[in-house]
Formats: sequence, structure tokens, C-alpha cells
Amino acid sequence: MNANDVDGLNTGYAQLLLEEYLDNPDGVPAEWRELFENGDPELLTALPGLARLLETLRDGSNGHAAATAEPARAPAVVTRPDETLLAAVAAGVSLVKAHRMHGHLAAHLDPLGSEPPGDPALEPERMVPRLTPELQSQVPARILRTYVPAETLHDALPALRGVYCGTSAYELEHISDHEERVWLRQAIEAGRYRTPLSPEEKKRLLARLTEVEGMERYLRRAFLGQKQFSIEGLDVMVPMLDETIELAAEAGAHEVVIGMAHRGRLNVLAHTIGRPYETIMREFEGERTLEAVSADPEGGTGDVKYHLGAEGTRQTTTGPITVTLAANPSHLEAVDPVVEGRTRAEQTDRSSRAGRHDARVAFPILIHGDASFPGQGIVAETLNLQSLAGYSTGGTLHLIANNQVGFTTDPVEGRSTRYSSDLAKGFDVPIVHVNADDPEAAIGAIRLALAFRRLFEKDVVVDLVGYRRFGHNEQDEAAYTQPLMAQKIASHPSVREQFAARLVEDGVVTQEEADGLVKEVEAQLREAHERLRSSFGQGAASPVREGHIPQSTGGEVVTAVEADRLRELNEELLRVPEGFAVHPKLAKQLERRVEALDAGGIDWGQAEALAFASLLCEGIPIRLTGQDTERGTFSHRHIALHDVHTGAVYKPIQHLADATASFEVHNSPLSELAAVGFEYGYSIAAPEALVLWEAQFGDFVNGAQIIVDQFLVSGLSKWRQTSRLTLLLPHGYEGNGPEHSSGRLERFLQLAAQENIRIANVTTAAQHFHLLRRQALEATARPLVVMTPKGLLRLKQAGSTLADIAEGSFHPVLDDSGADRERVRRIVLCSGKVYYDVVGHEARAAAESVAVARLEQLYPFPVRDATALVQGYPHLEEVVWAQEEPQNMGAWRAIRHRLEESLPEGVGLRYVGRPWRASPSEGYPTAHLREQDRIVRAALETG
Ligand SMILES: Cc1ncc(C[n+]2csc(CCOP(=O)(O)OP(=O)(O)O)c2C)c(N)n1
Repeated sequence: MNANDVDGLNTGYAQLLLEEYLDNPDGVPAEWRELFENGDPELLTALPGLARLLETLRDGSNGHAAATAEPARAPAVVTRPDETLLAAVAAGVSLVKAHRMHGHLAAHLDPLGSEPPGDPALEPERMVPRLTPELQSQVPARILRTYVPAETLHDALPALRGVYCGTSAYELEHISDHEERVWLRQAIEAGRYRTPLSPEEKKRLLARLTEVEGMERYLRRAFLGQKQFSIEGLDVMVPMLDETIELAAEAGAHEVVIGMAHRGRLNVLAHTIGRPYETIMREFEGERTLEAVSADPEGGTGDVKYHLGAEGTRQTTTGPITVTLAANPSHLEAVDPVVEGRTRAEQTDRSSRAGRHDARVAFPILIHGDASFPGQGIVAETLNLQSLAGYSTGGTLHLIANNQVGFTTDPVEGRSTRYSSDLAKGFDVPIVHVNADDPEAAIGAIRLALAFRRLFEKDVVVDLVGYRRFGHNEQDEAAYTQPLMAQKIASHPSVREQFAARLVEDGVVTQEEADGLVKEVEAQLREAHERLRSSFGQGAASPVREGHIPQSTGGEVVTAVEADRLRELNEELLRVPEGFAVHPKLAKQLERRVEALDAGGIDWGQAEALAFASLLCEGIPIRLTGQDTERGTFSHRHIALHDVHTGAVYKPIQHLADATASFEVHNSPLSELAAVGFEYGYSIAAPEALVLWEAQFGDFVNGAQIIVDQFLVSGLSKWRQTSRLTLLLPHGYEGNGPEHSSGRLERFLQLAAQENIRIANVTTAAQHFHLLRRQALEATARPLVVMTPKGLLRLKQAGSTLADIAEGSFHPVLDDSGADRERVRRIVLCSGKVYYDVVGHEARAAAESVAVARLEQLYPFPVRDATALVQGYPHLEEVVWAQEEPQNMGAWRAIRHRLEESLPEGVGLRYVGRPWRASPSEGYPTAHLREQDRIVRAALETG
């Protein structure tokens, strides 16, 4: 090592290494060890601070010292005063380090006063040598590399205890990024974000806490026994959100998107979003109101008041900002990825190429429960999205509303780790714990968190430790299960009471002023309630409306695209930059796409790419994600090309000359739940975009069942929230066993009602083309679930011609074009890939009285087309529904009655397929083949 090697390094870095060295001499690179032990005059000239320190050190041993769990005892071989001092320096450094690492163990985080466990590493008396006050006074703080204001170790120690073991605590030493760690240490120890509040700020804070408490108390009195999931015990959350919004706006956000559960939600609705008290009370009064109707669409079910979403505009010192509270189901934490997706959509400019992402524009906040944060896997899945290029939102503020109990479950029953937040440590994010009874510390935590997010664009966790003043809800008695805690809480003054008392004591407000605030808030609430009551019976409340969710979602859309246009797009989709080397085998496959336009045989991948490209030129942005989706699980898509020599990636679809919208495509992490939740969130915030998520195999979509059940299919009915989210679920029986066969079509059909979603299983590339375009272009947005093929992706017969896509349109039903109508007595009706098994079977030729037709759209059931189909055969005797899925799965049970309704008098309906089965398919390929053969023969066999 020479002086040149340290160009750009500063003394700080060298001293950090020295700290490491003192703690563990083998833990630093050999050249630095060499330097610390033997010195290098040139280098020492470059780093004078270090030189001075080394000089002191070289007078003694290597100075290594460590805390010990043993009680203090005299060091064995301390003979010279210098050596003792040297060892004291090392012990001092260890103490600084211990406070950073373990200070949280001695912090006073529990408002209910439980004693922290502490840690021996934090105790100066346990150090070797024993750090007497005299010895401490001889150690200059400057060489301890701490940022607390201090002259010596003696005054640094209480300062460190104040910072790390007070009502705030920090976990940051697990962070792998050195710069982030150093920044956090500096910010925390220098108290950069714990600046004392001004008297004005304190008064405002007291007023806010008074509003928060006042509202909960009023609601409890006025609506005795009704569920409100009171915030009390975590009241300070509302001023923390105020501060967050203020700082987010200052950093350039125009929207804050919040996801939270039941706890404190009504308070957040009123105070953070700004919904008038009346509208909240109206829901308690059970009146159907304008607001209630807007959340309870015609024919929809609506939802309970603590699930409803809301949006408001807040004034900040920087200007107005939109604050959105996402609607969410009871399923705790399920909204997390939805909020992330929503935020990402807000942050994305979708006008060209790959889209432009600017994380400053919107800010996500997730408020978690202390029991649900460690318990629900979706939290980990969501945390894993934070730094992925296709998913990042530039850092989320995670606020754990930690009331130290989950319903009736104590923390020891609910998690295996000390803190509720521990999971987050694995995601390299800082964690700040703060006592909810110290509002100033809580505000300080937010200031630090937001500064960190702004600088590093990463998530931050604030674990707000409070309590729950009452039961889980207002009908529960907390003392049944947490009697001691309940007893403590009963005599524990509220945060408002404590803060008011402090401000009175400090002379910031008078007792009269503090009491006056309480009266004022109560008067406001009473007035709002009276206004509401007097509006009853005066026609202000809307009458109950009977009705239905708009049923006509099948509007006419032109999905065909001119042949010339398609040729141009096809060419552009194959164009790569000069010198870009596509894998030769792949290049050959892609070249076939040129021939296919003339010779036929446009396959799925090509049809899809053309559908996407044409939409981009019509200004429709597209976002496509899924596991390995860029290539496609079945190697059929190849939307991203990789240079075989350089590894460079090029996506021709992002370079179309006439595109006026963006094409985002990302391989997703190996997640279904958060991955689908994210896309759902994205799709509701980007209603103009075609957002698609592809399952690796359709079977895996059940990993996202909560998002499907609670958002995708029911969001419209509950919250009037719908989207164009399109799920591509590879489905079809090809002998790959129980887990690679079924996209669980039956589940989606069971969940389909009131035209909430669309479900299709198409059999040609052209149908896929038209289906996708229709989904993007139709005026009425609805989620679409597509059972996509595997084998058909390249099956010749499933390929299409240029004319099919240039002139055609989407057909919900495909008739048998080769059938002799006079001869046909039976229609075998099927859906999806089994069609090719039927028409390709050796028994097909002999079955002349059989027509084979396809149901391509399963929901909404195409009544008109199905009726026309059967009416087209004058001598029809029966319809056989043939499916490869077991009888309790697939489409049969959901569409049986629909088919019956479409059949003329005297025409029978019969089922052919696998029998009732507990598992979707056979595990053995030969058993599969035998079963497929049996099904097809049964469908075709006549006489
Ligand atoms: C996925 C899921 N499982 C179970 C429940 C039932 N449940 C409702 S609240 C609750 C306790 C939540 O505790 P915590 O996360 O600490 O939030 P708190 O209610 O204490 O604010 C439970 C288990 C639920 N809503 N969601």
C-alpha cells in the first residue's frame, strides 16, 4: 500500500478500519493490518489524524479489547499507565460499537414501562480495563469515531446512551452498504433529525393529538359497542403521517399512497385524508349515504367502513398533495403489494420506450400490525420487491403500528424473534423503534426515515411501540386474555394527557389552553353529529338503489390491423442494432416469423408480439411481468434478445418508430401473491394500460388466491374498483402431472358473476391476437383470465394466417367449418387444447355425424353465439361437453346450466371427461395418454 492507494479515501474511512482492527485485527485487509502495526511514513503524512492515533497506539500493545460478560476485574498484565490508557481507548471504541449494535436492547420503548433486557456489552464497568470515570475522562472522544457531541469518553457515554437507549432505538449495523451505515450513524448520533420542536410545533402537535383522541372518545360514547378499531395507544401515528406527507411533498411527491388495516383507520380517514366527521358518523348511523353508495355500487355488496378506500388533497408548505388510502380486505397485509404497484404506476411515465420511472413523484406508506408483519408471508414478498428494477418504488415507509398484541395473541405466541420488525433485517433496511408515548421522538423517527429514503431510495421500517387501550375491537374485553396489561393501561395516561402536562410544565401552553383544545374538538364532533342528524329525513341521504353492475361489457371493438401495418411491425420486431448477435438457433426461429406472414403459421409468440406492437402504436401502454416471462416459460416469446458475445439485452418492441406508449417487461421474482398484487395495484392506477401477469404454469396462480378473491373479482362489487389486469395462465393436460396441468379454470368460473371478469381459453394464435387487442381497447375495463396453451404455442394447426389477424375479429365460439350440417346429430363442444386432441384423433374421420366446436370465451357466457351454434344444425340430437379436466374441475359445472339454456327442446346434454378427482391429473404420462384417449373416443363414438 502506498499513498496513491488512498487517494479519495478519507481519514474517516481509515479510522473505521482502525476500529475494525482494534476489535478484530484479522478482520481488516492485510495491507491495512500491516500499516496499523508497522506504519508507512508516506501514507501517514497523507492521513495526519491517523498518524497521531497510531503514535499513541504504538507505545503499547495492539490495543485489542473486548467487552466481557464477566464482572469487571483487574486486567492481568497491565503494568504501565500508557498500556491502560491504550486499552481504555480500545474499550471505548468497543462501547461505541456496542451501543450501535445493541443499544436497542437497553432502550425504553414500551410506554407501559416494561424494563428493557439490556446487554453486558453496553456496560463500561464490565470492560477490561474497567472504565472508571477517571479513565473515561482521559480518552478523547475524537478518536472514538462517534458523532455525539463530546470531549471525552466520559461525556460521550451518556450521550450515546441518550441516543441509542432512550425512547428511540436503532438497528442499522446489519446494513451491508457502508455508506448507508455511516450516514445513519452520523445522522442518529449527531441528532440531525431529532431537532427539538419549536413551541409552535409543539402546540400544533398537542392540537393534533387532541383531535385524534377526541374523535375516538366521541365515537365510542356516541356509538357504544360498534366496532371502530380505536387507534388509542398509538395516537401519535396521525402526527407521524402528517410529518411524512409534509416531507414527501417537500421531496417532490405529488401523491402519497397509504395501505393499512383496520387499526386506527377511521382516524386516518378523518385526519390524514380529510374526510369530514359527518361522513364517518353517517356510516355508524347505518345510513346509506352518497359516500356509502359510492363504495356500494349498484348491485355491489359494498364493504364495511374500515375497509373503504379514500382520496383527499392536503395542503403542505410545498403545495397541494393527493393522499390516497387504498381499499383493502380483511386479509391482513394483502394490500401491501397493491399499494406498491399503485405507487409504481403513479411514478411511471408511460409515453415511450420502456417507460420512465421517477420515484420522487409518489410515496408509498404501509402501516402494518405487529402480529401480521412477522406472520404474513406477503410482507416478505413485498419487501423483496424494493430494489428490483421493475418493481422499485424508491423506498417505502413501513410503519408498524405495534400495540404489543395481536387480537388476543401475545408476541411470544406470535413470533420467534424479539421484535416484530426482525424480518426486515434480512432486507438490508434500517429499523427505528420508537416509544409511542414520546411524540417528539416519533416525529424524529419519521424525519430520519424520510431523509434516508430520499437519499438512498430504499425502504425504512419504523416500529412504533404503543399499546391498545381497549380490546381488539369495541366489543372485546381485553382483560379476559391480557388482564395485567389491561390493568396497567387502565391507569396509564394517554399520550395527549402526558404531552399536555409536559407542555404546561414547560410553559408552552397553559392548562386552560390544553383543556380548551379538548372542549373545542368535542364541540366540533358534536356539531358534525348534530348536522348529520338534522339532515336525516330531509332527503339528504340517497334512497337505497336497486340495480346492477353494468352488464354490457362486450362492446364492439375493431381488433383487426391492416396487413401492411402488420408487415412493418413484424419487420421492426425483428430488427436489432448493427453488430448485435442473436443466438443463431433463436435467430433462425425468429426468421420464420417473416415467412409466416406469407406462408401462414403465425404462432402464439408472433401473434402476441404483433398485438402488443399494434397497441403501442395506438397509444396503449403495456406492462408484462411473470416468472421468466421475457423469454417465456416455453421459450416462445423472446421479447428480450441477448447478444451471445456481450450479453447485452435489446428489446426491439421498445424501439418501434410509431409507438406512442411504453412497453414495460420484467421477469418477476419467484412470487405469485405479491407479484399479482403488485400488478393489480398497477392496473388500477393505470386504467389506460394493458397490464398482464403470466404464471409460470397456471397451477401456481393459487399462490395469489387472496389477491384474486379479495381484489380482482370482488373489488368492483365492494369498492367499485376494477381494472384490465390480464392473467395468462398456462393450462392443458399434456402428461406433466398434477401440478403442471391446470390453471384452475373452475375457480375463476365460480368467482365470475355480474360481469366482474372475463375468462377465455382460445385455440388459435389469431384468437389470442384479437382477444388481447379487445381487452386493451374495449371501453369497459374488466380483468381478463386467459387459460393459455403450452403445446399449442407451436402447433401448426393452431397457427394463423396474416388474413386471420388482418381481417378477423375475436370469436367467442368457433363452429366446425368442415361439418356437414345435414348429417350432424351431435356437437362435441369443448374449450382449449383438448379440441386438437379430438379433431386429431384417429376416430374423428369415422364420426361423420359429429361436429366439433369450441367455446373460446367462457365468461361472460356467449349466449348469442352458443345459441346460433346449435341452431345451425337442424338435426341436432345432443351436445357433448368434452373436457380433459376432472368433472369437479374445468368448465363443466359452471357452464352446464348455461348450455342447457341454449339448447333447443329435445336436444340432450352429456358430459365426457375425467371423472371426479381430488387431484387435477395423473402423475404418469402413460396413464395420462390412456385417459385422454378414452375421453376423445367417448366424445366421438357413435352408434
Ligand atoms: C390474513 C388474516 N388472518 C387473520 C385475520 C383475523 N385477524 C384480524 S385482526 C387480527 C390481529 C391482528 O393483530 P396485529 O397485526 O397486531 O394488528 P392489531 O389489530 O393489533 O392492530 C387477526 C388475527 C385477518 N384479518 N387476516
